[in-house]
Amino acid sequence: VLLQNLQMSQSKFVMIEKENQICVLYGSQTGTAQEVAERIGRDAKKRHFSTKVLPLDAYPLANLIHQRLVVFVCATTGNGDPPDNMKTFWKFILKKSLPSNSLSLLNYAVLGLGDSSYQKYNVIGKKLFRRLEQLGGEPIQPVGLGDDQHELGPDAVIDPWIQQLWQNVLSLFPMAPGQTQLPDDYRLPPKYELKYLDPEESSESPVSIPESNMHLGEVLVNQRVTATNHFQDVRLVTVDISNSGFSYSPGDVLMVQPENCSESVQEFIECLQLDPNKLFILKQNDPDVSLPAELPQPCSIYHLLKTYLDINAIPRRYFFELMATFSEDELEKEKLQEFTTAEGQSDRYDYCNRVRRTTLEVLQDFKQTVPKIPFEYIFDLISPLKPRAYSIASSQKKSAMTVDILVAAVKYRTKLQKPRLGICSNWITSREPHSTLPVWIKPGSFIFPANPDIPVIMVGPGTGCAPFRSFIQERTSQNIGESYIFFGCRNQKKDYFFQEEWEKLEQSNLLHVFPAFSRDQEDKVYVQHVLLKQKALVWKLLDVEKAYFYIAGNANQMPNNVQDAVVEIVETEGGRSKNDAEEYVKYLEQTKRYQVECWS
Ligand code: 2AM
Repeated sequence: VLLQNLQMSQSKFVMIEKENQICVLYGSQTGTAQEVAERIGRDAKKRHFSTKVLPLDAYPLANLIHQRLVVFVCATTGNGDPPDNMKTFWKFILKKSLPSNSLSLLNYAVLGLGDSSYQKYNVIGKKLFRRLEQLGGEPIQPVGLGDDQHELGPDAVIDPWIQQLWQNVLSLFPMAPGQTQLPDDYRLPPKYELKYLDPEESSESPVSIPESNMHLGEVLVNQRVTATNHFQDVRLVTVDISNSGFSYSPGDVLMVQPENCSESVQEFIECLQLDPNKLFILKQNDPDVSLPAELPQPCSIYHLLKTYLDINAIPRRYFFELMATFSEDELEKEKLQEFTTAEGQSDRYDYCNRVRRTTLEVLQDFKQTVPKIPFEYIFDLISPLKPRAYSIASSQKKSAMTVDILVAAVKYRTKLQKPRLGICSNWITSREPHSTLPVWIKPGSFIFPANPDIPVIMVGPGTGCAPFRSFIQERTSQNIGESYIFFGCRNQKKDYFFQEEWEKLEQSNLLHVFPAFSRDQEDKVYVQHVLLKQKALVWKLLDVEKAYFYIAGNANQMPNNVQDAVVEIVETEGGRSKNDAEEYVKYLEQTKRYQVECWS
């Protein structure tokens, strides 16, 4: 009894202590949900809540049963899947074995972010909302459904939803007597405290703490696989993973932590008039925000800009909010403030997003404000560089100690004078043999059949063929299986990356290659056209031999166009109505025999 009493009083104590604590947990693929979550976190601080903002998979799930107040902000990806940084949480929360009253202490709100032009619009937010209620949670308000397609932008739904949230939260958890809400434009203290080191203190060389599972892999090969007169520079990059302990299977992805290019770092240093060699140490300034583990202590300004801050990202709305608080120049301040208002959003979109203007370029536009930025706020203004995922294009069955990836150097023009460059792809393609890449491995979404009796049909135009090269190597190096690849490119002579390799493998009869060259003749020939040409074969493989079917590549129209072709094949070859053919493909999808992985 004593023990029970003690436990009860302890749990009461915990509850009381957590009364004014709020957790904002997010699942974010492109960063939008994270941005919204951080905004809700700042709002919470201005209302004197102790606040944690975390990606769902970084949150210790067992704690959820003690939480009184959690706001979930969850994006839905194109396929209707949860974002990568909430996948573990998602599996857990859907478990049937969870008791139905396990979240009875929880008050929650769910804001979904999605795109209504996709079939599976906002399914993650909607499902999560229902699931939390099933588990005994108490919703604070209806699920919010942010829509990228909304004519006034997603904020048109998000803003009023958040306003409503605070009304409801404060009626459940009012501020303490005497506390008042800080004004919207109140500038919160910086995330971290920054202390410069005196030169005599800085004799020690900085030690960096690498990501726990990160490996500095040597670049063994960096070979252009498109003709020099082709518009696009695509590289086959081979990275050494000996001594890393990594093992991988077809379908897995290589994560690469990029650096900024030296020119932009130099420009940034000039723009902010920084001393690149100056060393600093960071200290926690908020008990709920831990220090970035990736940065060495002490760290040089140069290292910070080269490896950590995403100085070429398009600035977020909050960037302008914060900049406005520093500005003392009337014109610049007015412009910055305008970009933060509801009415100013389409102007901000035109100025930044439409033309892909970088943070560095924006800073160069606000010359009077830049000298007023206290440097420790740089961590609040600019997000960290994010790792990028590349489908692995090799098999460990063939080469145990290396990983291949296929990287297209992203370069395009907008109305701005300078061409836009993809940060990670251009950094990788600039890496000479013997230099290193910080890499680690993650599972991708593809699951390939282990049984070699099952034929596999793979549709991968352009760099979409990368995961399929991995699976082809996996099978052919063991002399097993029957694989069919439909590959698409512009010209046989310019961007048919693996022509020689695959034609050789075809002689073994284990691989069958069906190329589509879109620009070698007047009419476009795409992978879906070649699929339709092979419809009898495709139908036989699907229906009789129970083949698995895969699509990978750049999003846009390709996956839908290919799906239409498959439906047509089922219709004409299988003698089914359109409706039944669609059901057939849906069934393949449900049984994992039809899988799609796309990127933009
Ligand atoms: P295009 O650039 O000539 O239009 C790899 O990018 C290949 O995919 C190219 O040959 C490209 O053709 C082609 N492609 C572009 N859009 C496509 C679509 N909707 N479906 C299939 N292939 C497409």
